[in-house]
Amino acid sequence: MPSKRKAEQSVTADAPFMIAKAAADGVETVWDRYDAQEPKCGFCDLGLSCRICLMGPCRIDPFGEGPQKGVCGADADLMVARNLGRMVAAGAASHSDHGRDLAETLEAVGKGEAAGYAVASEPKLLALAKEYGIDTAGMDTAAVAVELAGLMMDEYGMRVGSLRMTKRLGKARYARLETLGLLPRGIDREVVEMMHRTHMGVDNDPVSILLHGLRTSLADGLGGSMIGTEISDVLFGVPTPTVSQANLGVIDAGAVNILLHGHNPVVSDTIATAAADPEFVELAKQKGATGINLAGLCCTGNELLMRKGVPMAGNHLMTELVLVTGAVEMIIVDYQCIMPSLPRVAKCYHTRFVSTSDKGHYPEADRYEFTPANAATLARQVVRAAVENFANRDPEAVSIPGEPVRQMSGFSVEALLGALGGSPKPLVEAIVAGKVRGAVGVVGCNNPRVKHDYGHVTLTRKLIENDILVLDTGCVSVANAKAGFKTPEAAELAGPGLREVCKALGIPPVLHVGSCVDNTRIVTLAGALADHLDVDISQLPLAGAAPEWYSEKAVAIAFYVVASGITTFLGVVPPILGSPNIVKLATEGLEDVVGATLAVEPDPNKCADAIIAHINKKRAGLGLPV
Ligand code: SF4
Ligand code: MSK
Repeated sequence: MPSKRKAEQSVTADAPFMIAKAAADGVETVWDRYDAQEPKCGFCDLGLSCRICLMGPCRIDPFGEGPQKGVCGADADLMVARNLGRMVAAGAASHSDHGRDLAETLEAVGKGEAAGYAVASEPKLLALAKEYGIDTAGMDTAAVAVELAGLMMDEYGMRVGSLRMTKRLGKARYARLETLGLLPRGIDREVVEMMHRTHMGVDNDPVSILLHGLRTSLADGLGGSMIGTEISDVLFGVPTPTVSQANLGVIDAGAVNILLHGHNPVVSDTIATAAADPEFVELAKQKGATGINLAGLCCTGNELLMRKGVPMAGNHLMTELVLVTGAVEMIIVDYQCIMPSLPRVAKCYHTRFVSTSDKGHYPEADRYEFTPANAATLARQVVRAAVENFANRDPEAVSIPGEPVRQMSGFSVEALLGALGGSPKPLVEAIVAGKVRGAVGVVGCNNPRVKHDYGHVTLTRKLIENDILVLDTGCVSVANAKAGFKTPEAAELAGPGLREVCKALGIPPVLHVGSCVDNTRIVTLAGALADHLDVDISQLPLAGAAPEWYSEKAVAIAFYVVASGITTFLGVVPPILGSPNIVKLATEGLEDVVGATLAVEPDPNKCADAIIAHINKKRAGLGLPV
């Protein structure tokens, strides 16, 4: 059944057009299924349902009339804390398993067992080797790669000590985490411990579970995710500012269109290399196409955009709609945020759906299982198959709305510092002078609970208007690009101080720093700023925001950003309202522990006001003009 809620589902220009076409073509979308799920279970929404064991499932009545305890005796606080802890563990595991795949690829490169890959940035490899204490004297690149990959993989299961990159949070934050006993050990240990603690009858103290949630998330932010970001830079290059485009208009009606979706660049980068081969471009022309056009979705797309300028077709809620254009020959996926519906949508057109990961299987997909050893060969097979599928396209089914919007991307920490002349000093001076009042990482997903991209665009616009620099990652970055915030000319949309700084540096007021794992770039930058000023991160005029999050990974990110000392505003209410004690702890009590809290504000205008007030408070604390 097509959705009842039509054009009001998105603030973008392209989505309503395709939602209407999906309805006309009889294609079910995420909004149709969302409507079919209503009304949602109130117990689950409040965090007051538990199915951890088979004495249950159990529910607690929020109105105090029905049961107030699960069969085991768990009350509302414990039920909510256990559920939240497990969300953090799942999110941290997902990012970190992504990072592990990159570490294994780096090791294979060093051993000469990964023909399609090479070290793209030797300076970054050497910098990381130094950070990991490797004496590289007399070692060649391959040997350094093997040793670094080995040390990183060892960190996953480390028994004692803490993750090396925790030091990036700066001296004060490191000391605070040490005092709190929150320095993260290896990701495998912290995630397993969270699953253990939240088994029935282990950790029955909600506060203790939440504190371990912070530590688990830090193992992601300073371990799994950070390893993912750093090795991606080593293997595929440190991003530098690059110009590209965004929205469904990047689909080229005349070309063979290949979409890349998921999170890990390890497969998509090899596809990009194969698609550039003149042999396949020529084959595409023989088939009647103008060439081969790559476009990205979600975070694999962000990875390719940051390093290669591949245009972005859309974010999370656009992934079905892009296939509805009828002009996609193939969608190639790795893992995470890939809706199980996509192979079925692909089948409504001529589109081939290709899965590539040993971890991500789809019963209805064409399967090419990529490994570091076979990736180069398989990438060529896959691209050839996409080109050959062009002949199956039905021109009558093709409809591509609008023109693409220009965007600038590629702001790695190195690129940002480069734009600032090699030191955070100019940014610090701009903050001290009040030209830039502060900076906010606006990150995360789409969620059909929220009008598509409304939260992202509304919040970002208001922040830059108020001289607050925005760094974005993940699905927000596509929304902001489509809204036109990502060109140097967008400086005109900013307040006078930020406008002046952006014009002087030739940068947009919204800087794209990458994919979901690349939130670690924001944390790394925050730590460098804190050390530069000899303060703790929690004293800086910074905030995080996730206006439309849906994923367990977003919970892990929010937790590690807060544990790093940055207050984070959520636009979608997490399932904690069933426990006023947990709400109070998360939104107030954490301030005394880590100097930052979670905050929840679904209205992006009110959220912007709250962030501005928060930043003013931090500025006042540093003695800066408000
Ligand atoms: Fe019920 Fe307790 Fe089992 Fe959860 S752990 S399902 S609350 S008995
Ligand atoms: S892809 S985790 S929907 S940001 Fe990273 Fe987008 Fe969220 Fe997935």
